[in-house]
Amino acid sequence: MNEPTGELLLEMYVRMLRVRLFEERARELFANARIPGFLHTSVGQEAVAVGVATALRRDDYILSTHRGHGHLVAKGGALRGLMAELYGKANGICHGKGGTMHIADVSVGYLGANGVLASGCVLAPGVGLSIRHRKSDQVVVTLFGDGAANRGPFHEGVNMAALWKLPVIFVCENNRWASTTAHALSTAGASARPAGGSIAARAAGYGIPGESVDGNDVLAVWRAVSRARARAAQGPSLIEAHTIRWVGHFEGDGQAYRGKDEVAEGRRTDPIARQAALLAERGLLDAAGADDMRRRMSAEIDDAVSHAEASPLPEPHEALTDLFAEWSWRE
Ligand SMILES: Cc1ncc(C[n+]2csc(CCOP(=O)(O)OP(=O)(O)O)c2C)c(N)n1
Repeated sequence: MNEPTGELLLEMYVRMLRVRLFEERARELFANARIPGFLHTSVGQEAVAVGVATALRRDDYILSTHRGHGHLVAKGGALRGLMAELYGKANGICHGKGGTMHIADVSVGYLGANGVLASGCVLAPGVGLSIRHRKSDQVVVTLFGDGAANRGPFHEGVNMAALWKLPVIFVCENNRWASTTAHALSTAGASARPAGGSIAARAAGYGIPGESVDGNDVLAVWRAVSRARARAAQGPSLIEAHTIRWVGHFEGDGQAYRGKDEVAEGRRTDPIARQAALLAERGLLDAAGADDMRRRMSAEIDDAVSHAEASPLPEPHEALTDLFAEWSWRE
């Protein structure tokens, strides 16, 4: 496997920063009641989304979760369409009907966020089978949390993908918590870091490769997904990426269930600062360059917010459009 070029290392930094700034802005807008409903963000977990997305081709697929904005931005989703969707506006990618938890953007291979935990694990073998039938060399990555890994669909999906040797990469974002339930108190199996059963070790039970990586290191995630992608024609892989969410499970979560030390640990291992240090060490980015990049990205996000603010709400008579796909069976 080739190591990433300087250009790709820089691209990883740019995408992580875009995810971080987008989500920080979304949190602010939610607090100011501009975004309705419910909001889960992935602040602190950007290296997983970006390590995965940069190891994939644009036409590869991602199945996402309730914490999915980062996955979509990392895969190249347009900020305007995403922001307008969070606002529930008619110009959103799903015309305001998907919202934060059911957004999809097929144009970049993002087959959908999903509010039902681990559902991507059982959708992925179906996508893998479609790839096989079309004789394509695409792959599908399904992302899910450590909590989702303790649901039945995880085992069903891994079993079927392994049995039929489908081009699926299962990526568990282990952020130590399933809402307010600690991974360490809810997960059986050999202990891994941090305390709690290893999800990666479960791969052995299905006879597929399993790997545990530092999910705050974008390069480590990129390498693991690149390896899994390279062998996807032979069957699935399972990757467990250990990371830390810096914010509440949802916006407004008081987080009484955990100490401040964990967030401090997350900030110490900030994947973006880490990548900036690597780029600086290689002479690929200096402080002025980083400032300039941040300014340009903030402007991109300002533009997405203005677009969302100016967009109309869907009309009542549109309530039943776009709900069902045209479907026909062809041999
Ligand atoms: C089938 C199902 N059960 C329960 C829930 C409620 N719920 C939403 S998020 C969540 C915790 C998910 O934890 P994890 O899978 O580790 O992902 P994270 O939130 O940490 O990203 C729960 C229990 C749900 N959405 N779906």
